[in-house]
Amino acid sequence: MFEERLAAIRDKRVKIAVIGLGYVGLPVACVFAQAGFQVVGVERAKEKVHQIRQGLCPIGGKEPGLAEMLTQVVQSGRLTATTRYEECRDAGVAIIAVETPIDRETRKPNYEALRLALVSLGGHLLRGTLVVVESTIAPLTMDKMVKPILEEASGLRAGEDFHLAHCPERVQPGRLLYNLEHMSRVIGGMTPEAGQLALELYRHIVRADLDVTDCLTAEIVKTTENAYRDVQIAFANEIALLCESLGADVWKVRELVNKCPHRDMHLPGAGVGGHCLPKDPWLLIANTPEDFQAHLIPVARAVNDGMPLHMADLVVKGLWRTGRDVRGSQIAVLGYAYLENSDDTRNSPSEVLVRRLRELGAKVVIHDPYVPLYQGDLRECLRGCDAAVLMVAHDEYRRLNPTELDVPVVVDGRQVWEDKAGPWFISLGKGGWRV
Ligand code: SAJ
Repeated sequence: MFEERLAAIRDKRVKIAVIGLGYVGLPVACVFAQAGFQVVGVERAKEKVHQIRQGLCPIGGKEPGLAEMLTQVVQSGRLTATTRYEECRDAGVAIIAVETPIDRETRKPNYEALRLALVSLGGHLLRGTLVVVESTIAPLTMDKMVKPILEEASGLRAGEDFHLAHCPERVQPGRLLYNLEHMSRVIGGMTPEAGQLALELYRHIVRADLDVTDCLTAEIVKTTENAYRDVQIAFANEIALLCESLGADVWKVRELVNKCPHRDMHLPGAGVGGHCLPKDPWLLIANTPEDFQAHLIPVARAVNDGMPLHMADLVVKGLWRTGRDVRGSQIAVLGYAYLENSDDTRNSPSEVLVRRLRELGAKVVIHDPYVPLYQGDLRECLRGCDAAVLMVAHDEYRRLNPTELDVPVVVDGRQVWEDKAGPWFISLGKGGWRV
């Protein structure tokens, strides 16, 4: 059975089911279909399935090549989309790419979508199937949750009747297709055979290292690589706040620090959003035993979560310096996506800033060239505003000069603009504002 399955994957004779057609699953489904596999995408959102069936890409923002590839594989019949798990009954490979968010209060994983996917898939699991979880999960989840749920729902035994692996996604909005082909991947096999089958599968689409290991290592690697970045960003943000307090320029400090070998100070900014960094550090420490206490990881999260609130403080200071009260002021928030040139608003720092400014009694207007709800004429949005806050370094904003904004106070949270004579200009991380 194993050898036959290995040969079937090698020769692309297995049907692949991809469960969850979001930022992770949709590119994966397209690329495997493009590689010559028959692929069925199972997605709970009916409107997304409808769009995909028409060959239309439901993911906005700049995603080079994705929309074209989707149209091609749908028109060729290689990729089909459905809301029904029955349609993956004859799949020899199942890839699970559903969301695994963190509960905002408890900081614990919300596995509702993953649990539903596992139970639904389990009900249609074929003997010999390779199940790969691409979703980012807390260490020990494969062993303590994924395996038992699939066994219970299918009546089959992992390792004997079906194979289980964890190949964490490494997607980046704006480079979804590029990363899939060019970024190395970790493959955690529940058994050596599962690792080998997954290796054979991903060899069809990945042109970078495929590192086979065990499930626990793969779970820790993925969540650690993002916790590492989150801590690095938090350090940069702390130095930005320090420079503000001392009247220095963090951008100049960062430039000179990074000239020192083995230094790579990240970019201070208005906050850390997205589907990875705000949650993966919490996933990393979610299942640690009582006798382990994380210190650095939670503190780094607190520093980064505090940045949009600091942006609100800078706005209040700027208004005050120009004789205005935040209460009753009209403030334009420029950028609502979590990342430049993307339409992805998940865990957006701007959401925190907007809520805070409204709590302080300000009238807030939002602009974002990529987010449909907030597109429109920027100058119209700025008309009559007392302040403008730049939260996301979209290319459209980079092309502007702050004096063109024609508002009395400008706060730059991403070092996009230089301080030019004109509005009362505050840049995050730069102390010594004009008195
Ligand atoms: N950010 C900063 N300062 C920085 C870098 C980012 O404030 O120096 C902010 C961004 O504005 C954004 C958030 O952090 O709000 C996340 O930015 P990101 O560049 O980390 O983008 P993500 O969230 O899409 O992270 C992805 C992750 N990729 C995968 O999970 C495969 C992450 O591991 C990558 O390191 C990151 O892309 C990347 O390298 O671009």
